[in-house]
Amino acid sequence: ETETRLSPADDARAVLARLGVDPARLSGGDRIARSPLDGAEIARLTDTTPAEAEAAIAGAAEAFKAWRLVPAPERGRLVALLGEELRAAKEDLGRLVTLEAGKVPAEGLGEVQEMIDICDFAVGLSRQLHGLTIATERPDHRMMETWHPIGPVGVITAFNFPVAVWSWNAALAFVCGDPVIWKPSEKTLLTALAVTALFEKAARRHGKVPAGLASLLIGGREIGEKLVDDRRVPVISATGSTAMGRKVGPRVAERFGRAILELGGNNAAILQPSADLELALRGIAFAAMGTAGQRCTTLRRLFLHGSIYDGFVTRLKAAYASVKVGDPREAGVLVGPLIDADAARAMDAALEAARAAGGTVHGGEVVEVMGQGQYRRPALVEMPAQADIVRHETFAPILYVLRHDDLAEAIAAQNDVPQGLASSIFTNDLRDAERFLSAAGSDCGIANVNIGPSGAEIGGAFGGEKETGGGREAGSDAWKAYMRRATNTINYGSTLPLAQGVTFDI
Ligand code: UN1
Repeated sequence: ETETRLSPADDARAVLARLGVDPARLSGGDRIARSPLDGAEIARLTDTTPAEAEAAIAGAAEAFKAWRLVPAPERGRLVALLGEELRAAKEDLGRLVTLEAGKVPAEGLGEVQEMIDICDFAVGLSRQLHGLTIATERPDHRMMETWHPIGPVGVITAFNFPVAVWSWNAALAFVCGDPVIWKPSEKTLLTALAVTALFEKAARRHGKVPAGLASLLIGGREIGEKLVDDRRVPVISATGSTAMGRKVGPRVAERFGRAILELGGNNAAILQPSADLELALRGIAFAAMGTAGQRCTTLRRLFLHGSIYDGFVTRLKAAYASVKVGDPREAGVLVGPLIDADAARAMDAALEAARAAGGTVHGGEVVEVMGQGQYRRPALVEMPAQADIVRHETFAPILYVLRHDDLAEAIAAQNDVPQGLASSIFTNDLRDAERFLSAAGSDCGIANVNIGPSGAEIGGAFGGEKETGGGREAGSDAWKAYMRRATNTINYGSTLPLAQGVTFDI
């Protein structure tokens, strides 16, 4: 309550001090860090110079030579310490996510929890980086595969998950034996400085971390391009818009680097008549309005069965009209600000386009909260058809509602967009659920039943198909993208049988 009365800037400066960010890094530069809560300046940061970026990349290449030789469980110890630092700093770092990205506290803390979870996962993984032993066709031979560290990983992150996305990549990269060079969004540099300070604490406690294992590049496109083009950085993991991925992907491919791309989503839910409608309403509300519609997994399209259409739209309209929009620090608020004025303009323009395409808009109004903060009531838009604007990802809380009469039609429409990240079906009919999950069902990287498309756990592989970029991060076997695979064939006999029965007698 008291803290709500602090200006976001004062609030953020106090949190940054508690998190151990050097105050010298917060003034004197030209890059302005703002809070979306009121648009006011929090700090002025100095960009990384090209010479410093070069030193960071060279330093990572050097650190790699040492770190790849540290036993993986010992590398895991660093990530365990990072997890401890994150647990201890959870309140403050979550608060900073609220102040810099605008998330409500439960979501700010949830993001830090995601970091802690991936650290735990990676620590376990540090003893499980195993390859296969494969039957060979030759006598007295053994064939196996070995996973080796690959080299520095460039991590480009977006404003909407300003800390978690770094950790999904970094926790895996560190246990896999790779240094990490981080280029965060220009909109969320303070959280990046705070995470770097926590990493440095963990590294000091570990005691054997080579200099240059983790570095931070502050700046705009040029510095990102330098990272993307550098052959000393074999893996680039980039999260952001499809437009960004379209530039990054080919540049990395040009030098035969490996890109892990996690780009736009246009996530859908199909609501069938058999569904538990109370549960569906809650799932849809969180997925569509949570994080003010600024998750890449945000629910953007609802395919609502004709037989329940009117009743469910009425319930949704009530939920949209009653959700509390405001200063995310205030109790009861579920929807905070959009990140900036550009995001607000994009939302307003999308609603205009939807109206022009025959849509009926409920909500979406400007809400005056504080200073220059860009607050909007989430919008529910009934659409007669899947118009161009619906097929486009607008990073804002807009849920398009479309009517369908049969499941095949809904699945086809769901898949008929350029993106392929997350999807879900609400149904209590086993056949509907299984059809949705089948080879002829959802074409997304994430397909859920009776939960919304957003809020994935770290244990699964995270990412999607088509314009979403194809990359996978976090759990399952996503770690393999951070290592190189060697196939080893060993002859322990005294003859030299060749594969495929080839003879070559000299
Ligand atoms: C993103 O928005 O970039 O599944 C990622 C979720 C979160 C991650 C979102 N675990 O919504």
